[in-house]
This record gives sequence, C-alpha cells and structure tokens, in this order.
Amino acid sequence: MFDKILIANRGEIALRVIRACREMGIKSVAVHSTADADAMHVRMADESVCIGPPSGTQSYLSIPAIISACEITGAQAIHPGYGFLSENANFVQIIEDHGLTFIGPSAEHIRIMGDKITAKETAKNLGIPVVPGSDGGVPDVTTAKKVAADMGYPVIIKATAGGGGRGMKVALNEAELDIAFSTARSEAKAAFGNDEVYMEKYLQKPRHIEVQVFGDGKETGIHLAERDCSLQRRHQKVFEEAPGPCITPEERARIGKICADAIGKMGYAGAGTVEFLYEDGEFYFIEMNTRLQVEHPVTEAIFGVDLVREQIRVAEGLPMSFTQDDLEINGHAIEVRINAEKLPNFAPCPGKITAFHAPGGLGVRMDSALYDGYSIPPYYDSLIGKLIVHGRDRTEALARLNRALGELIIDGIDTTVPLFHALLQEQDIHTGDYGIHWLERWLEENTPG
Ligand code: MV4
Repeated sequence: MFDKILIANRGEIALRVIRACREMGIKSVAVHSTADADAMHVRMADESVCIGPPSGTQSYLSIPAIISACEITGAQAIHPGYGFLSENANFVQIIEDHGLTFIGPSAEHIRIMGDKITAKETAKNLGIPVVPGSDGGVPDVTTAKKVAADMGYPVIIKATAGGGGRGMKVALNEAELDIAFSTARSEAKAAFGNDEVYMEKYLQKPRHIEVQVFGDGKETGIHLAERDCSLQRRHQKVFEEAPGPCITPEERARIGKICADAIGKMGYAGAGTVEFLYEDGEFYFIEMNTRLQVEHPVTEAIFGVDLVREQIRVAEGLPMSFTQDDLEINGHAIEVRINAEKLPNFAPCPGKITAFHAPGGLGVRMDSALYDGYSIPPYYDSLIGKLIVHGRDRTEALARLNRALGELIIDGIDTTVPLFHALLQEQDIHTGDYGIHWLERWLEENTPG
C-alpha cells in the first residue's frame, strides 16, 4: 500500500486527488510553482514542495523537479491529473527507473495511443469500429488524391502526432485537397515537429461520444458507459453529460462491451477514454485518451464510484472494487466548465476573486480550487471550476443546473457562467438535439457585432 502520493498538478484536479488520498488514509504531497504558493492545493495537501518559477515548463512540466520532490518527501507514487505530464510516456519511464509508481497506464500504452495512426490501427485490431480512412500515413498529395478518390469526399487530413483538433484540415473536393494537404503538413511540422499526416472520411454532423473505460492491468476491462461532449468551442469542451442523451441502452451495451473487451485484451491499467464520432447510429473511433479526464465527475455521479480511488487501487496492484455487473446507471449528470474568461470572445481573465460562494444541496457538486481573496495567476489554463449536477433524469439535472448556477457567486473576474444561463434558454439543449458544430454556430448567431 502507498503511504504517500505526490500530485504532479494544480487547481481543482489536484484537490480531487488529495481528497481521494485522504479518504484512503494516504498522505498527499502538493508541488507548486512560485506563482502558486498561496494556491488551494498547497493548503489542502499534507506537505508541499516548490518546484520552480511560474512558467509551466519550468515547474509542473519539469520532470527532474518532480522526481526530486518525491525523493525529498518519500512519496512512492505520482498522480499526474490531466494535462501537464499526464500523457508523457517518457515521464512514466523515468518514474519507473527511479523505483516509483506512476498512477496510470504503462509507458507503452501511452506511446501507442499518443501516435494517432498506431492508436487507430490498435483499436481496429481489437475490434473497435474506426472511421474509414488511409491505412497509416499519407506520404504525398498524389497518394492523398488516390485515397480520397477511393473513399469519396469530403475528407479530413489529420496530424499523426496531433489530437484534440490541432493540425486538422478538411477538403470538400479534389480542388481543395492540394492546399489542405500542404497546410496540414506544415502545421503539423510547426506544432509537433512531425509532419506525418493521415486521412479520414470527413463526418459532417457527428456527436462526440466518449466511452469511459477502466482496466486492472491484467485481463479485466470494464466500461462505465459514455459521455456526450459535443458542446465544444475551438476544441475545448464546455458542457458534458452522462449518459449520452441520444444513445440507446442497446447501443451502450454493444459499444461498451467492445471497449471493455479491448481494454482487457490490451492489459490496460487504470482509467482511459475511448473517443468516438457518432453519426446515424454508428460509432467511429478517433482517439483514445490515457488519462483521467476533466469531465470524469459526470460518470462518477451516475455510477456512484470514485474513479481516482480506483486508479490508486490499480496502481497498487489491487483489483478494481467493482465488476461490470455491479455497475448500473442511476439518473443523469451534467457538468459545465467554469473558466476565467470574458465573453463574448472567451479572452482569459485572471485576477482577484473578491467573493466566492459554491452552490450546494441535493445532486450538486462543485469541484474548484477557488477561495475568497484568491488571485488567479495568468500562467495556466483558465479552468477555475466545474459544476456537476445529478438528477433522476435529464430534465431534473437541467433544472438543478439552473438552480445551482443561480446560487454560484464568483465576483471580481469574468467567467463563462453567463454562457450557461443563456444555453439553458435554448430548446435544443433541453431536447439534447446538438452535435459538434452546434455551439460554434450558436455563438456566431448570438454574439453581438
Ligand atoms: C473528425 C471530424 C469529422 N470527421 N474526424 C476534432 C478533434 C479531434 N479529436 C477530432 N476532431 C474531429 N475529427 C472525422 N473523420 C470532426 C472533428 C471535429 C470535432 C470532433 C469532436 C468534437 C468537436 C469537433 C469540432 C470540430 C471538428
């Protein structure tokens, strides 16, 4: 059993991990930059170590500083949270070389899923339905034209090293392909230092459906249904829900079992998310994330499980505390992401919180590292809180979201809260009738000027 875990992260996710540790009787170590000396995760942890200056590259991304913090405090394991080093295979390798434990999957599984071509190939071999496309990388535009002619337009060109929407280009016809191909290539080179690209059939009006999976690192894989994360702006999710409002119990059982079996066959350890585009009743694998995700609380709400606790158990070599048959969906959950951003342009808006009140009551969870008088530093991601509501059904969850948003007070800075009040006025949000392009279009139509 671990007796001390270091959390290589900050903000609400660091608190999330500290809370799980405390419930399990495990001591927690926070690391922080000089800009975060007064941050909530430092206050809440049992111990803390300053690991560098404000810049993320020199602190939360500094592998030597984090390993040193483990050695100094005697922490035996590292939880990476999300972002930062959470999907860095090299980090996992170094942790293991120091006789420490990474709370997450193996370096090899992270590496496989980090390369989007290998990820797709692996998924396909494991029986997961994938988007039709090129077999592997597309070396030149002549090959690209052949591939496109075979599968038909429109097509999308993606960076092998990409993910999360960076370095993607759509071509609606052959005339657009030359420019799309060369732009995708040069953007991939600039963003990732790797200009390899691949091609897929472009799906025009899909939803983003992701399946939460969990493996014990041996042969057991389970699934915890799906989340619909279609409401995004510039590839940033803003509103997520579980279960997916358009997914039938039969579809859920089918895709869930496919993913769970794949995770078992891989011998995958810990939490993962299998991302799909969903259109006309079909699932198409696009990527797998090998970390705990921001939106994991909606899954926790409908299943009543603690995913961080399970991650820690599996990292200790223990089995998960539930089986597939133990898992049953209870009601509906919705999360909204509260960012320190000024509408309508979503400009980052760091600054001092002059008043803070978190909503409460039945079915309400607020995960945030804010406190009254806290100054949000300008160096990091603008996510400052997540409001998660749970109801017996989707209608109740939406009513509870409206009620909880009304109780929330964050004064002193601008946030994305007004966006959610406005979204709750929309019929499509109440019927669940939205896809991946819904929000961008709504913002265009509802932005003054
Ligand atoms: C696609 C697609 C349409 N067809 N792939 C964007 C992020 C990355 N994870 C995959 N993305 C997409 N891949 C095919 N073959 C459309 C998108 C996409 C998208 C996906 C999920 C959520 C929001 C999105 C917004 C724009 C484009």
